[in-house]
Amino acid sequence: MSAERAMVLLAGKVHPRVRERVEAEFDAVSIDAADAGMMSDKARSRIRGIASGTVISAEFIDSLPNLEVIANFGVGYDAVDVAHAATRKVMVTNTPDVLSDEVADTTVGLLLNTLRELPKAEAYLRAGRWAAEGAYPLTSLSLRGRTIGIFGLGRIGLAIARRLEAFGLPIHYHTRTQRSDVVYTWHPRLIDMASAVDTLIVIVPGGAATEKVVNADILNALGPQGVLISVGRGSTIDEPALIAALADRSIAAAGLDVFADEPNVPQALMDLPNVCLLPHVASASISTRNAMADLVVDNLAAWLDGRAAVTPVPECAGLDRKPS
Ligand code: A2R
Repeated sequence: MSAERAMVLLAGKVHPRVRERVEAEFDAVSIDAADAGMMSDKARSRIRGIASGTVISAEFIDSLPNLEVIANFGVGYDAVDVAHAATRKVMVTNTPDVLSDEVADTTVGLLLNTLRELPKAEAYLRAGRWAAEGAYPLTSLSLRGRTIGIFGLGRIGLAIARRLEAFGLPIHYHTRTQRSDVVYTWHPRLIDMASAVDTLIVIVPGGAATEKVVNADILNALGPQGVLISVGRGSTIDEPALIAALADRSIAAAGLDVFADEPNVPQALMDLPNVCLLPHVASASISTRNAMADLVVDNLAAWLDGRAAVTPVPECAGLDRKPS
């Protein structure tokens, strides 16, 4: 008789490839939200891994006595209570690197769309206005002559910097620790970088340390030619302050792929003419999402098989395995 397969919980919205592979390689159970009340005691006690696309709270972790690993879909894992998982010797993994180039490509596209109004120009053509009214108005903003400030120069931030360097633009960055492998101008304080640049690209993780740090002061420092591009987490931006700054032209424009309360986007933001809005699609190509899905399942398989996790989050690197 073959050994009992590990049981893995598919929690929340799960990518189809994650579902397909988990169902093929493990015993799978699905719930819509990570709510212990949705499962029997027996099911909860069998679960050793979670493929996660939702909030995983400390309480939920505690409701699964034999949980060993939470594999988060995405590089950002602010939805998982990692500190609590680590104290319970539960490994948490994410999906870094495989999405960096895709997100960086999309960021450059969003920046150009915001400055040069390309989505609006296309809508103008499609509405027959080119033929009826003549050329689309010249854009007041351009990428030419801009100075880029990247808030967060990690894997994705660096991929964005490399691209914009090739566009011939000076690059500044703000992180807590200066990098020794780049020549870009480092600012230990975000406010000082915002004063020194006119284009602020936000690509830091979410969570308490970055909550609403892009506030009215930062936007004022960016100035009336300023453009904000947000591709990390919506929680990093003080959205009401951004709406006010766009409305009174304290800054010129913004391009946003992430929002505070997704998928709900404030009507006040949608009503503004100087924003370019995307529905959190930075990594959303079939190939990149498949690579992320494979990494989720590879992490589950490795840890549940007694091997090292492929991509543990930093808080869980070197984590001792739960005694069996
Ligand atoms: O601060 P450092 O030296 O740890 O640099 C990291 C920076 N960072 C921060 N900078 C300033 N203040 C903070 N409180 C802060 N927290 C983090 O963000 C580093 O340069 C960057 C994060 O880089 P990685 O960990 O390599 O993340 P990756 O793959 O670039 O993805 C960034 C985020 C994800 O967490 C998702 O939220 C989103 O992009 O997709």
